[in-house]
Amino acid sequence: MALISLSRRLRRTPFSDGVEAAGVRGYTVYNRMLLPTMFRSVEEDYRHLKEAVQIWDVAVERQVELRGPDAGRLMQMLTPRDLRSMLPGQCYYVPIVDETGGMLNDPVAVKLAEDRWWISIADSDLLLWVKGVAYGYRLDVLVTEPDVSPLAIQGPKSDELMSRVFGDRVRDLRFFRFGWFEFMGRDLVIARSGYSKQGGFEIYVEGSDIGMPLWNALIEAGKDLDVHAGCPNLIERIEGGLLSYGNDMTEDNTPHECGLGRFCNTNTAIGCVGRDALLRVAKEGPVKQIRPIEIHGSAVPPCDRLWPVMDGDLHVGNVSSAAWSPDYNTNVAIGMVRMTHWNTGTELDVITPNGVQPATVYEAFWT
Ligand code: THG
Repeated sequence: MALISLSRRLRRTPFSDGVEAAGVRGYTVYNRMLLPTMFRSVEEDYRHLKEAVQIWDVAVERQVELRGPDAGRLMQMLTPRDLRSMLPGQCYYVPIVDETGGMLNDPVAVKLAEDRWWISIADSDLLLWVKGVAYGYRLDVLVTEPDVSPLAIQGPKSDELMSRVFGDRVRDLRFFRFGWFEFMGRDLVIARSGYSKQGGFEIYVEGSDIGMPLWNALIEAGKDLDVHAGCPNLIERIEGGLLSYGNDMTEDNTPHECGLGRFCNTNTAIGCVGRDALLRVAKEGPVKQIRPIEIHGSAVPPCDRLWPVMDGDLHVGNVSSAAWSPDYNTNVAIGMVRMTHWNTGTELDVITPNGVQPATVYEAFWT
């Protein structure tokens, strides 16, 4: 195994010292920043995530800040989700599309105030698109990447850990809502959200200088809770059907193909630059869509290229993410499947690096 060479282009995070001290064993690159992928092993991390509580350096979830009188108008131009009823204090999972209806990102939008939003982005250079739209339409809005780095607390004991550091009031947060909580004299946004199905919070750490003090305070407060550094877990996120931009979908896919039609209100999302294109595809419906796929047989290696999904000699889809699941005792996977073959129970083959492995298509994910 080769190493990733570090340089200034590959950004560290405010928590990198803590991640290294915790014995990180693997990284990926995400938004030109380091994202841990493994601490003890992916399977040990998975078990621990489901039983205890973990602290995740997800600073790679960079924020695109919109500030000014046109911030709300610009936000609605970016997404086919209708934002008119969204209130400050809410977070929305929002597909971001270009003028063809192609997915540019699948971030969490955080509405701080009528004239101030954060877009908590997945792995693509969304800042450039947003600045381009704002400039092209001469909008009265500032578009920046602020010094804000999310730290996620995930797992069944996250309420207990968080209440020890921020007080019992964090327990009252509802899913995808946020509140303001004090740490070292700073007011921080904390939301009940995160890239796992085990429950938890995301702390939007504003000011890199308090990154390590907060990390250390959480580790210290959670000693008896078996707290450990963790990271988005490949197995757990596939079981839960959490999509990974750049892996499970790209700019070549519409939100409907990604199964994100439930986050689109294309009829009423007036101003969305992809609205006309999406109105056309939404009427017809997609001809392929993301599905959970069980891959039978031996454990598969990491999916670092598309694996063809076959009906005999017919190529009917591709697997984009896959992992061996200890809890389901099978390989869990995410793939895009043609409509002729996407019904629950359809039996197909996947060409994995192991060879041809039988597979079953499902409609609902494992959790
Ligand atoms: N949190 C924050 N920013 C992020 C992510 C995150 N940016 C990058 C990446 N993750 C963006 N992608 C996702 C994908 C899924 C979810 C959030 C961001 C998610 N989905 C839930 C689900 O599908 O069950 C809930 C969606 C809903 O019901 O609204 O949470 O994780 N800050």
